[in-house]
Amino acid sequence: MKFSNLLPCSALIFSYAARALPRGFSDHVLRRSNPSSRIEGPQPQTAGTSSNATIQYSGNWSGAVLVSPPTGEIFNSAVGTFTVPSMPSVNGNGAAAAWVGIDGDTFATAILQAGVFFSVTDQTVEYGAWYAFFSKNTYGSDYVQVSAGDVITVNIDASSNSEGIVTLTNESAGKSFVINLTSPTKLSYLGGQNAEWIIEDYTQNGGLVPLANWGTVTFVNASASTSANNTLGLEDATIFDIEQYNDIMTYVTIDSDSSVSISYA
Ligand SMILES: *[C@@H]1O[C@H](CO)[C@@H](O)[C@H](O)[C@H]1NC(C)=O
Ligand SMILES: *[C@@H]1O[C@H](CO)[C@@H](O)[C@H](O)[C@H]1NC(C)=O
Ligand SMILES: *[C@@H]1O[C@H](CO)[C@@H](O)[C@H](O)[C@H]1NC(C)=O
Ligand SMILES: *[C@@H]1O[C@H](CO)[C@@H](O)[C@H](O)[C@H]1NC(C)=O
Ligand SMILES: *[C@@H]1O[C@H](CO)[C@@H](O)[C@H](O)[C@H]1NC(C)=O
Ligand SMILES: CC(=O)N[C@H]1CO[C@H](CO)[C@@H](O)[C@@H]1O
Repeated sequence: MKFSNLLPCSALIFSYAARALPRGFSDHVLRRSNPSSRIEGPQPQTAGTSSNATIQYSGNWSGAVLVSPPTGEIFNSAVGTFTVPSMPSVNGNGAAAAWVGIDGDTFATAILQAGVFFSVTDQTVEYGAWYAFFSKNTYGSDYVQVSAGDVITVNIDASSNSEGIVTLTNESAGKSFVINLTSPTKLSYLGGQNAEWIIEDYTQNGGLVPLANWGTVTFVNASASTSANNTLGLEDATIFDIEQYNDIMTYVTIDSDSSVSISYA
């Protein structure tokens, strides 16, 4: 699918890149997006953390996850703002993606998500915005161009279990890219059971990309809304840290009810 076929006119405020996503990214970032290895329950806090958040360890996800909505409600939107990190080109190859989404954790059959990936290959740094309504491999394979230092707000709105509106706003320019997405199959209808703010070690060509050192990315103004019009912050979110080969690769702190910082450790 060509990116240009997907774009509403409002998208022209972003500059387009006709480049394809890094090979394998579009096919796999979602499918392999579910966190694995769950070690649940309150964990001893490292000095410096202020909350008593539950921590889970995942091979792929770091950040904050609201793992269930209030009883009788579903999540129908999630929002967060972050600054695209400046990636040093000289520290070797690596990549990661920062995104906001609904579902994909305990509700594993679907996910509506959007964000920015950053990758370093042979000292070439690439950034790209992307969005997806997951099941199988079906979603756009092109992206909007972004640069280090851009302040990007991601809005994920599920207007129904099969329809979503993704809005990526360049706060520096005050301009938005909006796209309506529909569930690719009935098997990928949303459940509205999870909302999350994540940096992911995504899968490419069948394996996890080497994790890039992005420094620290902080999602601010982060919240999720429910079918009963409740707005939930991150206070009760579960922290996810990436753990690979017994190494904990990230350091995540819930800084306030609307902010989570995710550091490469
Ligand atoms: C964390 O838990 C301890 C012990 O229950 C409590 O004293 C403290 O106030 C809690 N901290 C926060 C930030 O909730
Ligand atoms: C965001 O806005 C800033 C300021 O106008 C601009 O320099 C940058 O290129 C924009 N980024 C995108 C992705 O449009
Ligand atoms: C996107 O969805 C919204 C809400 O359902 C609707 O108002 C709007 O017309 C749709 N836009 C397009 C381009 O289909
Ligand atoms: C967060 O929200 C506040 C209040 O709406 C706004 O003033 C501020 O600019 C936002 N921060 C960012 C980084 O967008
Ligand atoms: C939520 O807010 C919208 C828009 O204000 C309104 O149309 C809807 O009825 C509200 N839903 C509930 C459950 O209060
Ligand atoms: C290293 C690691 O844990 N990778 C996992 C990423 O997530 C997928 C899907 O849950 C798993 O299959 C991988 O093992």
